[in-house]
Amino acid sequence: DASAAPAQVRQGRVSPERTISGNAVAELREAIVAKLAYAIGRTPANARERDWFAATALALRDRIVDACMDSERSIPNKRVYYLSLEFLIGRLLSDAMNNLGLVETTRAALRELGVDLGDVEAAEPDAALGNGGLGRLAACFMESMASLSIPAIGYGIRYDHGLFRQSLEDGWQKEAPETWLAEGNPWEFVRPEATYSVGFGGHVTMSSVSEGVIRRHWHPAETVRAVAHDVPVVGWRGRHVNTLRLWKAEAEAPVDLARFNGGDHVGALAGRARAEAISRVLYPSDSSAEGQELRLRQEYFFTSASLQDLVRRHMAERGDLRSLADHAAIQLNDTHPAIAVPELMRLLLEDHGLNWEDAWHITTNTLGYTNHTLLPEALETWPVELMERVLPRHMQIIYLINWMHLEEQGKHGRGNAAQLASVSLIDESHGKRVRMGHLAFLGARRVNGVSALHTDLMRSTVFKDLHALDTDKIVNKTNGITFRRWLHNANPELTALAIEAVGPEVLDTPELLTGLADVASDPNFQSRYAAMRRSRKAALANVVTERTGIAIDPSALFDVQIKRIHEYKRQLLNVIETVALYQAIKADPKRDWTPRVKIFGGKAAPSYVQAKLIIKLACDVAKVVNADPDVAGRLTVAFLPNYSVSLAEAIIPAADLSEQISTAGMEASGTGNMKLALNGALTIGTLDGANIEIRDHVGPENIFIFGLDAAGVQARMAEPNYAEAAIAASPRLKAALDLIESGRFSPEEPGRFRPIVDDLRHNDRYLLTVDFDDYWRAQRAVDAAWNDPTAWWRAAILNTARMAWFSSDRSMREYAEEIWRVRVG
Ligand code: B1N
Repeated sequence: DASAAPAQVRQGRVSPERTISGNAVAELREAIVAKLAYAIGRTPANARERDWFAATALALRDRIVDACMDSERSIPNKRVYYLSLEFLIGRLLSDAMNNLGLVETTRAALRELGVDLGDVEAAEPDAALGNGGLGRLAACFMESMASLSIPAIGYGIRYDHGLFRQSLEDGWQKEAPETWLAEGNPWEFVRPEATYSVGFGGHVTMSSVSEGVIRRHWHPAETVRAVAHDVPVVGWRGRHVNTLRLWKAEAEAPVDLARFNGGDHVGALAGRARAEAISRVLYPSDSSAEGQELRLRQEYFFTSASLQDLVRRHMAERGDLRSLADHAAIQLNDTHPAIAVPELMRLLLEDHGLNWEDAWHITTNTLGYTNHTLLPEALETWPVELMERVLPRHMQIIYLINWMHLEEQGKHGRGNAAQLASVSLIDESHGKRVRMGHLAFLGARRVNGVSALHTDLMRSTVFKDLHALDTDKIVNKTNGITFRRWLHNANPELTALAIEAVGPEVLDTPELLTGLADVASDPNFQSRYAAMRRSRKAALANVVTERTGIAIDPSALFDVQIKRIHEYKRQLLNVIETVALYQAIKADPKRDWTPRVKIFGGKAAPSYVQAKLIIKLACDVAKVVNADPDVAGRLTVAFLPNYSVSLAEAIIPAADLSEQISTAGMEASGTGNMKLALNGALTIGTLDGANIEIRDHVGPENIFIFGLDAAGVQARMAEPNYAEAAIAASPRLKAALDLIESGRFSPEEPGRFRPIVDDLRHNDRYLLTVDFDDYWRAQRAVDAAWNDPTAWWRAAILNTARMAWFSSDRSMREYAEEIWRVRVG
């Protein structure tokens, strides 16, 4: 399997576990053999790696279930419900073993069976139920909540096909369906008893209950069944287990028998296909809105099932919905579940007979909303006409919420047309559309951004007028990452070094990492830190060669840009700097250039033409550069196909330099920036998103900052012809663009990259031309720094030490205290 794990990276991992007992090993070994026989139907002699993986997962799942029963024995005072259309969890085996403290026990048990743990781990498919940062954040938060014993349920969709598999055919991205469920999922429990009906379409009727009280009833034209599939999420040291509940869409009837018997054998299955389409495929778009009806159906499907489920649980436990806000905190991960606002209102009004005022009070004290982007193309709006057709009752409720909201404005003297238009739930500027961000804002008690800068920009731009109505509502919650996965599991060697330096308590208390600062200048520690990096780079070099055929030198500086391909993230800036460096080396081949390997990884949305052309350019530049003897040993370029969570786990510990070069003001936070800095890569980056807070923590002398800040970007964009001026002022940039335009990298199709160069010359929405010279300067400062190893390794160690604050445990404690008002632990 091409998408499977780099086995050679997993092999040879070490674990901080001190002692393992022979008894525990024998017990687990027997459990695995029993699963292999009785759950999978194989003998050790005919088992494949995939079978060993399933048997091991099932044996470990039994241990998790024991802890699970403990977690479920008592009713918690308050639960967190995290609603997200995406959970990018990746593999679970390593997480589960590590958190149960069973890595070495499992390794020994398998070894006694003649099986290598690294190979077994590599046989697990990634659960890629997300696109990028937003989905991975949800997965990190689930792990941290379990580790902090915050009672929580994550709700999402059990997509049959997660994010597509990317291959590069002569440098062009090709997509193939991802099939993680092809051989089943040993981690999940199907819960047919937790099935709900979700309606679509139809009409609304009115009835008069008593004098003056009118009730409305929705009669959907179609209903789809949502069936719960639970994945246990075990926290650190197995102390607490939470659930990730993923909904699968099923038809009410598997086949239309009347039609079948009438001879229409295909038509008899059409209804079923339409229902099941809802949980079939993850939309592959990151940071852009998908306006299709199926997307709206996905959003409403999982939101409705989740709310019905939590309302039923609350009624069973407390018997009265009026106390919902005291015992449930519902977090909306971006606007994808924003339909929760009218759906919760509908459940309270129609199913439970509450009046409007009480229902609104409960709703707005239960919901929280996290915004993840301010990019205009990513802000969700739905045409009123579509909403009226698919969700007629919800559209009525939205109109009523909006009417009351706008009335309120008048009362406070904010009634002028421009003010009303800016805070209205309906955008009337290009057809009537429902603004889902505004809806979530009004329905939530707290609204949060994901980095300090992003939260400031929320207050001053997109939500400016709504913010003015309630200045306490918007709060900042800077993102974090789980150190269990991104340090302990991905980089056991660095973890072992940290344990030696600051003690094993660092595994429980990430803040203790700061103690590493004391040994940052110690030559012995530095050389062991450098040896750790060297071994990760050697392992990655093998992966790169195996997957691309490109040989890379582990002693060169590994310069890494791994993330979704998007113009605002400016992979193109990095590629153009590569071209300029290529020209500079060729012009002066005798200079002692710092040897560099540029590694790219990331997927483009299948319909994003410009992003796919940028991938092609990176690959074409790589082809020319890697074949040129003049630059051999100084510059190598590789684009690794099919970037994924498991590939990230192999790349991140091997990175020397982390590229975080988005146009300031456009990357809400970033989380890859945190993973790389935690593992000791130095960042070259703009003052954007969480980069600013990373600089504040690691210190300005341990990071390479360049370019305009967010205010500078705003100002420059207002100037006419800024791109033309920037190119005219930079001979180096001009030469690089000319070379690309000349067809040097695409001799078989000289005009191939014209659209890219033309766009930069005449448009350049992302100010790449403006930031180029300062980026070049910063890159040469990186070269100089690499040539002073003592200073470099000191800075790298200080990065690891001072990234402690970016643990998602810290993020979750902040949400728990200030948004959810739920006790931790
Ligand atoms: O969310 C991450 C941030 O670290 C990133 O900066 C941000 O870009 C990312 C529509 C999105 N924002 N918006 C999305 C994803 C899927 C989709 O269909 C938008 N992703 C982000 C975590 O906060």
